[in-house]
Amino acid sequence: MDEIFSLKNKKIWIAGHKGMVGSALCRRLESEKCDIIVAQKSELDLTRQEKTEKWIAKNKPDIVIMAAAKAGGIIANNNAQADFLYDNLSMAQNVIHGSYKAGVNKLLYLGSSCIYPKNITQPIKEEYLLSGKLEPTNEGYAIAKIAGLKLCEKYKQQYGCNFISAMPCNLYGVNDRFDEEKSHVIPALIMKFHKAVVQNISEISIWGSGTPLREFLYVDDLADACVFLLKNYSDSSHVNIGSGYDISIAKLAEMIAHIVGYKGNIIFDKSKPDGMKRKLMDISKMSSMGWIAKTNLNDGLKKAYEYYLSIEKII
Ligand code: GFB
Repeated sequence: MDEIFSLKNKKIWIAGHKGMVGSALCRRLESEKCDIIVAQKSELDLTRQEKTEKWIAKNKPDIVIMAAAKAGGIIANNNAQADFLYDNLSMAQNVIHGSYKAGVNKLLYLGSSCIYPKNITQPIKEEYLLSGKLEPTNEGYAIAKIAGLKLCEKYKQQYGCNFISAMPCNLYGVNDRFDEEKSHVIPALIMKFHKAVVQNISEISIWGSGTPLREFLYVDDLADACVFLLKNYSDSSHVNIGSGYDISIAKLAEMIAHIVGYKGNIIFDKSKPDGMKRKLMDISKMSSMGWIAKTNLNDGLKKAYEYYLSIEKII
């Protein structure tokens, strides 16, 4: 496939470069002949409109990748819906509108598979967006992500901006957030099982029924997909990015326990929410363009555990 957009010698701003996704993008873009620019959090608060617009106007990126987000697992989302909605909505509108004003050539906005309705046919096609009610535990986050995606679509329709958006499934990997309460399921379970091994604990409780199904993607694969889209995609409709496979939380817990060496019991705390029963995305749009994920779940989980071991002492 011939590339339609070149990254060569372009100035690319990765908004959110310190996060799991942003840092994977920095690693991936090292092999492209482009110039990466970043803004430190202390220097720029993306929820502030004027400051964000000024920063973009002054630094004049050719390309913007919107990887900044307030993200977290099911309980963090559910307990702070106002913060998840406000922070993500304001960051999206400030970065997207600021990029429009500064004449940015191309922008890639990143959302999440939680934008889709709770009870929806699987695998989920891009066009199922807004066809039903959202999962209540992450409604605030999902509304913000839908607004960002729609902003890209509308700026393209009204002003011809080359703004595209991609919706990844559940992500994990290097630079993930490890916190038993606030993080997503993979880092939380790595932490819980590892501590159980070290402290000789024989029973670990995990949240929910264990029956929900989730699709996971290693973050470096997402970064590769983002570069692929920047080079090859310019349509206004968003694109799903996933691995194409899902797994139950119970099975995932068994895989992580095996990798970490935990041999005790796993029990399910049904007082904690399950969230969506299933959210497997239809990835045929991406695969028909020629992109597929490279890292299988077992290998990705091993890398995530290695990363955890490398930072365990400092968290
Ligand atoms: O990773 P997670 O928080 O993401 O949870 P969601 C996935 C599933 O794992 C849920 C279960 O059914 C949880 O109940 N689970 C079991 C656990 N044990 C744990 C644990 O110790 N920690 C966590 N976090 N989960 C988030 C959304 O939903 O996914 C966000 O709230 C976002 O909006 C993100 O879209 C990708 O897939 O349930």
